[in-house]
Amino acid sequence: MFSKVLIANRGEIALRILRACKELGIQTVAIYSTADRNAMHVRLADESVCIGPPPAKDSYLNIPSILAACEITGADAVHPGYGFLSENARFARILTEHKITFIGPSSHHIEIMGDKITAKKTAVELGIPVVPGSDGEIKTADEAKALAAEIGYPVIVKATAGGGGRGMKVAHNDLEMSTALGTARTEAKAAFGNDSVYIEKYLGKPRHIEVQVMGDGQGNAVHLGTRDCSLQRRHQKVWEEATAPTIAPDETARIGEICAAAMRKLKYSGAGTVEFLYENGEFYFIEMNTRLQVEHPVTERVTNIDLVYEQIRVAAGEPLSLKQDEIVFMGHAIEVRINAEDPQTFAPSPGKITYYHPAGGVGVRIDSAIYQGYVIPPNYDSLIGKLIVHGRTRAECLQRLKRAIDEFVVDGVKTTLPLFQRLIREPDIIAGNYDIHWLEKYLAANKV
Ligand code: MV4
Repeated sequence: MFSKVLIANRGEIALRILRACKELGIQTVAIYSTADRNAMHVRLADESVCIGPPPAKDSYLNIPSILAACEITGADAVHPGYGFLSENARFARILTEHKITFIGPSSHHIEIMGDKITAKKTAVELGIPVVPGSDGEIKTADEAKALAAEIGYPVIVKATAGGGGRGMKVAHNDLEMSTALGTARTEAKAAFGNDSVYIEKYLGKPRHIEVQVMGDGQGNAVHLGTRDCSLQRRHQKVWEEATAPTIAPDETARIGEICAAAMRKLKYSGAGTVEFLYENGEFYFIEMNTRLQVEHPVTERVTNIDLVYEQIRVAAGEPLSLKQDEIVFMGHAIEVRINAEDPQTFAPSPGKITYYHPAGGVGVRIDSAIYQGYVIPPNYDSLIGKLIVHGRTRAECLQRLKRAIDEFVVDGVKTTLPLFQRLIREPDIIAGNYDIHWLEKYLAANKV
């Protein structure tokens, strides 16, 4: 087992990782930018190293600084959390070259899944169902139109280096196809420095369902069921559930086992998320994330498994402590993301937290790094906390969520809590009747 882990992140996820390390008896090193001098992760770590000025590119994304922090403190492993360097294959490789363990999959697996065409080809080879579309890169408009004639319009043009929705364009006919290809390429080039694109059948009303997997790199892998992350705004998730509502347990087990078997064949190591679009009872692979995700607590809650503990164990070379038949799903969990944002315009709202009263009680978990008097810096993501509630049934979970949101007080900055006060009362939400477009339609129709 490791003796000292450096946590290459900030905020609530840095605390999440710190807690797992402490329970394993591992020393912790926090890194921080000058904007995060007073951050909770710095206070709670055994040691801390300032790694640069506020802009992320100069601090949390600064590989030489982070390597130096490892060297100075003698850390033998790095946990990247999510975002920042968590899916940077070069970072994983450089650490390995310096005999420091990257707590995550191999740089090879990060690379495969980072290229969306290679990811999809790999999924096909592994027996995972994918969205019908091009076998690889689309070079010309004629090629695109010929394929569209086969699979039928509408089709979606996606960036090979993409993810997160950038460089995506829908075409409903040949005329739109030429424009879609052009704009997708231009956006992809600007966002990723790579104008390669591919094509898929466009699904009109899917849900975003993802499968949590965990492997040990030795050919053992399990799945931890599904999450529904359809409630999003501009590709930012706001509300997540486990397991995905209205999908029957045998269906969950079937898609889960397909993913787990694929991870065994890949000899995948660490936590991963296989993302699907789900429409008319069918799952279609779109992407795989090779990191711990923001919404992992809902899976932890329904399975009673500590995913970060498992990540650290397998990174240290230990076999998976989990057996598939020991993983059982208990009740229902919902996470809402508390962002320091205006609940109507979603404009960031950094500043001082003048009063803080977190919710509590049975079935409530809060992952947050804020405290009364803390000043939220303007330099980073606006997520300031996650409220995770559990119930024996989804109905009980919703009741508990309503109660917890009512209790929760964050003063001094605007937060998304009032948005959840409204959502929890919506019949479609209560019924679990929503797809990936529901929230944006709701917001457009309910401008205050
Ligand atoms: C799609 C799609 C419809 N059909 N692919 C958006 C982000 C990227 N991860 C994949 N995305 C989509 N891919 C096909 N073939 C619709 C989306 C999409 C979406 C997906 C998940 C969650 C929210 C979304 C919002 C808009 C579009």
